[in-house]
Amino acid sequence: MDKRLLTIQDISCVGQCSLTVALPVISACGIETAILPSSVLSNHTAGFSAWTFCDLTDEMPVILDRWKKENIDFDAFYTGYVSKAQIPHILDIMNQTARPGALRIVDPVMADNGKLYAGFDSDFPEEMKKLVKGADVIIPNITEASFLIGCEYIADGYDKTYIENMARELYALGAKNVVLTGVSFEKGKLGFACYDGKKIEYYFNDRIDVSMHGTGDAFSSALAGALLRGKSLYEASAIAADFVVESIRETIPDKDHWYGVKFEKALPYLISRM
Ligand code: PXL
Repeated sequence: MDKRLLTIQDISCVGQCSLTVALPVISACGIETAILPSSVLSNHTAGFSAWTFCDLTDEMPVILDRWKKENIDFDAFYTGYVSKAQIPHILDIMNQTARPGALRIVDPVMADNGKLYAGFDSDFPEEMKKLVKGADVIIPNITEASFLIGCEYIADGYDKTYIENMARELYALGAKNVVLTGVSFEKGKLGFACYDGKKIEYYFNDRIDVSMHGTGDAFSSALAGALLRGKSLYEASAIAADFVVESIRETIPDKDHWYGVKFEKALPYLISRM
């Protein structure tokens, strides 16, 4: 039977992140994608001077109630940018609409470059641990990982012990698999570490020396799509990493395009990897 995924994250109307990435990317992977918008913003919060914000927390239990009456259920959940108050509702939704064996993919979106995003309090990571516990896959960057386990954030110059302890401690929070993104042991290489509680595997691409918004969402969305298409977690993560590289390459020529990546142009590449 074809699989149906529910993704829960914000709609940033402009900015190539969250749902405006997840919906096209996972759909391009050939997976039916249902959405639950956690909020609607005029634009994302990273680099624009301001934004509007419409919170949709109150809709969550109302929509769940309706879905239950329609017997709507899902093979997978993929969560992204959500608020603290939404986490108990999201757990309810997962618990009450999961098909047997449904996958829980949690991107603990909250921080990057050592700092929490605008609008996230210092107690958010503690609440996010409730989603991490019981997740099949979590996809933190190193900043998010350090907030979740309460360790020092090291921007670069760390060693394998730092990353492997981080992966083990994240696993100990109750996630069955950890995909740690933004890992780099040498200047010219950037990739991820994948840990299943037994072994750590790494994957690296040549580093493109630019920093672009929305790459985390493109990565997690492609990973979710590829995983649901039956790829192993390592292979799905490698496809996702290569897709991000392609998206960045497509963006570089347009020097004015500062707010996101042109993932749309890399969709044919992603489809070719399915
Ligand atoms: O890409 C993560 C993200 C999602 N949604 C909103 C954001 C960000 C990152 O800043 O601001 C609204």
